[in-house]
Amino acid sequence: MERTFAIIKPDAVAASQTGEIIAIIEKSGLRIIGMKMRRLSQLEAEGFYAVHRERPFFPSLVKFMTEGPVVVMVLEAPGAIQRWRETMGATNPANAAEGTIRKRFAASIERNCVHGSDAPETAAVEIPFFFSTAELL
Ligand code: FUP
Repeated sequence: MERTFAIIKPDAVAASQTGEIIAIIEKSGLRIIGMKMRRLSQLEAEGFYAVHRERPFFPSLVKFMTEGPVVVMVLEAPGAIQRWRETMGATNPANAAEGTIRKRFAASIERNCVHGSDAPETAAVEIPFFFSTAELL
């Protein structure tokens, strides 16, 4: 069994796509074992995306991620990391496969609706960034 970390980003929450995205998650065989709605502070968004600190898009990405509430989740399944990445589609919706969340809902590479951990080491950092052990069911 594997766990991954997911975010429904401010664009999708604002567009009332939260329910549809949760339905897609559940239908794809990923079990939601933790979920909450949060408004990220600037410090939290900067910390979460610290690996991208030096990239030109960083300030804009932080502004976007703090513009409204997000839904943070922990998903569990065999191969959860890969399964959630495939369900989301490519980072840039222009390259995302037909039927993926980003193809259906995302406006741009920045406003791309959802986040998912890209590797076990990333999930191991991202999950405790938002959830304590006692919050995972
Ligand atoms: P992903 O793992 O799919 O979230 O993609 P990355 O880790 O490469 O990028 C993290 C976030 O940075 C993306 F979700 C959106 C943002 N980003 C941009 O805004 N512009 C870029 O050119 C690349 C990424």
